[in-house]
Amino acid sequence: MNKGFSLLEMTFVLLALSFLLSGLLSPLSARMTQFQIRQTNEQLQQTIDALIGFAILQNRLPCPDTSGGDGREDTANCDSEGDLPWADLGVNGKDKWNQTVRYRVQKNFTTTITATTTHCSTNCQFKIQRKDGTRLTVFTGDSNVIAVVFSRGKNHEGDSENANGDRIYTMDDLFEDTDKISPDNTFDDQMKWLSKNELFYRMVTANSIYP
Ligand SMILES: [Ca+2]
Ligand SMILES: [Ca+2]
Ligand SMILES: [Ca+2]
Repeated sequence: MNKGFSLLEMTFVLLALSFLLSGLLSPLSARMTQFQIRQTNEQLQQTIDALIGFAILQNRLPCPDTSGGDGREDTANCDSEGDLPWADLGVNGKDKWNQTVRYRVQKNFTTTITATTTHCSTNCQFKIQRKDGTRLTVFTGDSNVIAVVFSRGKNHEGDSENANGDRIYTMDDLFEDTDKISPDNTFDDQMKWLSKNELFYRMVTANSIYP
């Protein structure tokens, strides 16, 4: 009597094993992505805190790093989107997918901030919306957003309005833990922004500016 496996039996065993492994690995991968999303969310909040600390100490916000990753601000390109000046802020400049965190700031806030500092005159406010187009800030007039930081997520690319370098950005906090791990999801960016009023509150509390 042949006690070995036949080719057919071996095929069934291998198929069963592959189904079992894919069933185990798929939730594991999704959990890992959720972990990376939460870690990046915390990192972005810490980055906002570091920006506020920088402003309290130096009475201004830093310009982006546009020179290719040294982490130092580049004042010549202050009005452009760039990488986070992580070295000046003393924070991690890479997200959990090892890609640079992006940063943009209202140029008027990169020189000495006073209680009367405002945005540039017209068509220069940052506007933020969800990917379905729902507006999270006003689109006409002063949005009071003076800085944005964002991760380009697992796909390493700026998605939706985060891809073209203009002043409109997309944030989708509704989908942080669910849609972002879906295999067919095409939007996986994560963003935090800094409001002028939040910054002023923190600077006044720290006696850095006086109303
Ligand atoms: Ca630089
Ligand atoms: Ca992305
Ligand atoms: Ca845009």
